[in-house]
Amino acid sequence: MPRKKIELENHVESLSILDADGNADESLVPKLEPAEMRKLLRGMLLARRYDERMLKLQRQGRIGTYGPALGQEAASLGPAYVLSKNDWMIPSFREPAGMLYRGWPMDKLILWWGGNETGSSVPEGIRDTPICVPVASQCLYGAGVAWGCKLRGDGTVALCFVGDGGTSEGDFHEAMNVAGAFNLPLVCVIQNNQWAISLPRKKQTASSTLAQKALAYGFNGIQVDGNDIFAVLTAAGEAVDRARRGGGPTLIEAVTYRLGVHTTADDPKKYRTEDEVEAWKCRDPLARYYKYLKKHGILDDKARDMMEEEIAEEITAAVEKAERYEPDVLEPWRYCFATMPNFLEGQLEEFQAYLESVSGGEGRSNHKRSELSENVH
Ligand SMILES: Cc1ncc(C[n+]2csc(CCOP(=O)(O)OP(=O)(O)O)c2C)c(N)n1
Ligand SMILES: [Mg+2]
Repeated sequence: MPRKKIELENHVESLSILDADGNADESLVPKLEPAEMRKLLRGMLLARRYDERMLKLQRQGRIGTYGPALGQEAASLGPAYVLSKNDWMIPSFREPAGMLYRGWPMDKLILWWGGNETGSSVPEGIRDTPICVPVASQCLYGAGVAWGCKLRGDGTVALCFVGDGGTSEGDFHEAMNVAGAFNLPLVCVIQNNQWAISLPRKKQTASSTLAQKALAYGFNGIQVDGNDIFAVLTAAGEAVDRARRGGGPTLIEAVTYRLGVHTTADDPKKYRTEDEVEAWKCRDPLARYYKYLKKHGILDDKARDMMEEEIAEEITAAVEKAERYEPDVLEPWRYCFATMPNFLEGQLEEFQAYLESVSGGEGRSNHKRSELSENVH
């Protein structure tokens, strides 16, 4: 039995098109009309301003918690942008840019962070799953949905997002294995934002890239500058096309940075330096893209100011709408299953009987959610 080398396809590509000063390799810039280029900026700007407002709302006690996606707008918007309406998206909780672009009403996202289950009900016409916190579970849903796409044979694809920390979970590996073995139309985007709460990327894996994990599962992996909207669009566009043509899954590692807190319960000063954050601020995806648009006469300061005004109004209207929402204590039963399983129906009946009993026969509407939540968990 000789000892010999097994030749593997042992490389992953790395892609960067637009640098931090707004200069691009024009031969690689995706062919987009100026209106589309402006739309991309608007999508990122909307997510950025939404993020900032959400942090303020949380600090004012108007929503429970928030996990900002500051700095990750390009990595979220780019993959969502290349999907068609009939494709499927499985977000984590740092995808406001992608979700807003896909048509999720902003007030729904605000309500989700306010603890209202209605935030998890998928609006008519949107083929996405709701905001999803369990780390790496998105990969399992992604593989399952992609399998469904394949069985239906309708040419649709699934896109899921996971964090760098999520790649250490068994869920990620099981999902990637299935995606490869079944040649599923799945695009998995790793938002490598360098941190999983306080654990740095280098402690997640001994691999030099996260993209190379794809090789073990027998499909394509690519590492992109996740703060470069052109690179993200290009890699995601190629991956979606390949999946649609039956070419199987792709793993995209979007190298980016979480500029803000992990969530509003976190203080990142305890585990990372200001210098590190400042260095990444210079690579801001929005700033560099705006520089590019300005240099090419696609957008100027005046047009951007108008965009800012419109966005501010849109966000204010969404906050007002969310705050007018009358919470419904039966919401947790409503949105999980198309047909409610028996065990849940039993729980619902029990809960309704409880509501009747505490309302003294006057109906549950006399009781506020806060009163009930002390007793019901
Ligand atoms: C299965 C599971 N374990 C733990 C948590 C708590 N948790 C929430 S986010 C997070 C870190 C995730 O890091 P990463 O995957 O890099 O995503 P990021 O938060 O950086 O976007 C952890 C441990 C969780 N939500 N789900
Ligand atoms: Mg992370």
